[in-house]
Amino acid sequence: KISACIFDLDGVVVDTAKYHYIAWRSLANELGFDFTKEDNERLKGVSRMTSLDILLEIGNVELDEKTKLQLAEKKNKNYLEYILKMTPDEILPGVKDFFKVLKSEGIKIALGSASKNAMTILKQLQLTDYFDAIVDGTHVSKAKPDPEVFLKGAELLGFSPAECIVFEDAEAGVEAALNGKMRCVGIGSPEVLGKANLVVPGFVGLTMAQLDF
Ligand code: G16
Ligand code: MG
Repeated sequence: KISACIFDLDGVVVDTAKYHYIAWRSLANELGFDFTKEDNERLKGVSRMTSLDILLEIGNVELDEKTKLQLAEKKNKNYLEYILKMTPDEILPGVKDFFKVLKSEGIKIALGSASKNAMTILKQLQLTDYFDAIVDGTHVSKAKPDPEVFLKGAELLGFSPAECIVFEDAEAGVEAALNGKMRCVGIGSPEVLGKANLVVPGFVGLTMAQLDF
């Protein structure tokens, strides 16, 4: 039985990875090295400071904590410029219709995102009101694959992990769901998300019957 669906944000509801990429690449270039689209894959689902650590490792750059915090802040300012221009047109195909189906079935909807900008993004997309509970990067201390973000979502809704299904696009996120004893639908490619109970390319055409696993 499904009582709640918990959604990751970046890569599931909206493709913010492209804006993260522009902002991280611009920071890398300033520091004197290149940052490829492939490199950017490693940052998906990972927290802001860990993302910076991975970026610096790629560029072979070592910095003190204070400088790192300043650079993360700088990247985020740049990223926010893109985020604040987003419109509801950028909601990924099928997401809104799927939310409507869940509502009509009485299934609760929660957000489980690593992003500290999640509230701003949901507002830009005019999706805030669809969510019965929101857990984001400002509420958790342990990053995915730790299940904290999803367990908090389930708890806020008042359901056990076994009553929830998580939707994730990142391997660390799929692992987080499974670590929390939740079922998981991977959004993306089976090669990356193979551990999920079901992997689909997106929400278009996804039916409730498919979630019966
Ligand atoms: C997202 C992205 C990550 C990003 C993280 C933190 O997580 O996938 O690439 O580094 O949020 O974002 P911010 O800098 O906005 O706090 P999720 O969990 O929504 O996929
Ligand atoms: Mg994601």
